[in-house]
Amino acid sequence: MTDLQVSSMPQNFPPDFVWGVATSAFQIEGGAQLDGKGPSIWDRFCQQPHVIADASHGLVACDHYHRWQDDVKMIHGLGVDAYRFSISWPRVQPLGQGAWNTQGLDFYDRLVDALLAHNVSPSVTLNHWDLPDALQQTGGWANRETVHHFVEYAQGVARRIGDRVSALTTHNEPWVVAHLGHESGIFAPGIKNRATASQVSHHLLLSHGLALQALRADRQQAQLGIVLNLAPMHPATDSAEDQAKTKLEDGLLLRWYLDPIFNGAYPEDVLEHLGRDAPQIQSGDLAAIGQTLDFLGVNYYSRSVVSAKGTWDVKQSGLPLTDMSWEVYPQGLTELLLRLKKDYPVPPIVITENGAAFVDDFQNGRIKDTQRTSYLRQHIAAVSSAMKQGVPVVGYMVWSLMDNFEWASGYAKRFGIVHVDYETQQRTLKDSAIWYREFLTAQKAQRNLDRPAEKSLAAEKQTATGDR
Ligand code: GCO
Repeated sequence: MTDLQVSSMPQNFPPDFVWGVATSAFQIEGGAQLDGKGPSIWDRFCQQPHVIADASHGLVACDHYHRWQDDVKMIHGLGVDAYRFSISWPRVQPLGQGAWNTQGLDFYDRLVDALLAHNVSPSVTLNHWDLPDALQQTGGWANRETVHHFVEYAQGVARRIGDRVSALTTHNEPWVVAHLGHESGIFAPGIKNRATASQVSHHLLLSHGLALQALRADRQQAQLGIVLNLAPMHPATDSAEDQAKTKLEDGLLLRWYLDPIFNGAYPEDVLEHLGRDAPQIQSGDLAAIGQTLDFLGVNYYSRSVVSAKGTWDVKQSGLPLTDMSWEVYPQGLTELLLRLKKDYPVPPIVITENGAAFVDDFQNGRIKDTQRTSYLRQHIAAVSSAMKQGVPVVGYMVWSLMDNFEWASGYAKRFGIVHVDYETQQRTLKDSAIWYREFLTAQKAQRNLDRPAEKSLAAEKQTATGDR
């Protein structure tokens, strides 16, 4: 059937390694105006002309808000251990502060229970970009008050579902919110101001740290972490200019987030580069940001090639490109993971997103997305290679469970391992989903081989120590 080759896949994943699929609320839910949900900045952004490639919006998306029960069955059918999804803040707290929307909370409560009933661990992201629009009206993430509203929101959600979820992530990809949302302005809220963007990045990090403190004060049992989008940066040439630019880009994307979280300070070279656009930081902020993480989520898609003059053309490398024009560069994931371990005291790492958009050829009810399957195989092998070299990776999630609203690209780019027909909302497993299912079956067979041995060892130990 598919290009399975499951047997040739790495087998060194430990029995408790967590395999998953990921989505986010705005990209799949729809139900944008239903049951008391307030508008988010993405609802508003989509109303502006020329910002979404296909002029689409999230009003219906994958209609997951109505189809969640079938979607949970589908997730279960893939044989994954975990499902990473996000909570729409304005669905549960329409104004971003104060009153809670019971119907919104009930939706996620039922989703969590249904996942558990199907033996799938819920992994919850609190902020996957859809800030309540009401908070944007008072400055959004640029306003320090939003930090405190986020902490209240995190606590409210955790008090409702935290007893049943395996992981709680504060933010997904703060760089995207800060930079694409407030500097280049190609994402909501569409602001173009570097000083605002750097202030936003600081507030996101601060709210992450304060939320972790608050959740721990509440004795939340879920694993707590943050998700960063990271890529190795390679200079286009050996020239001093390209190398200097590469170091700066590495500072802006990686060290700006990793240094304060793990080393308690923003990188000096980036602060200097930002000059007057550097954020206002109050005393105590950095200590708050540097909370211990239970896990670090890493989203990886490709590397970045940096040229000082901006003359690098991605076609130059001759590597295969995805439909986003991103190079397929699996060795970059191994390189990135090794670097994280070398430079930072990293906690267990979860690859929270990895996947690719390709133009899918739907033929006779079947999608032979061999490029996506091969992308996933190569990247899983890249994770395995990093683990063999000592990087503590504990999970891997495919982005994405199903085709969905790809932000400024609208519905034109398809990242799913499941195809969505947006006219009928029919879901069809692509060959990559079938491959992933087979791969997970093989992993489980391996686990079962591993486990009895473990058990008998444990039993032996018990007998030896008389410990019951
Ligand atoms: C991301 C986003 C996803 C995107 C994906 C592909 O975290 O960047 O979580 O929402 O769809 O990355 O661009």
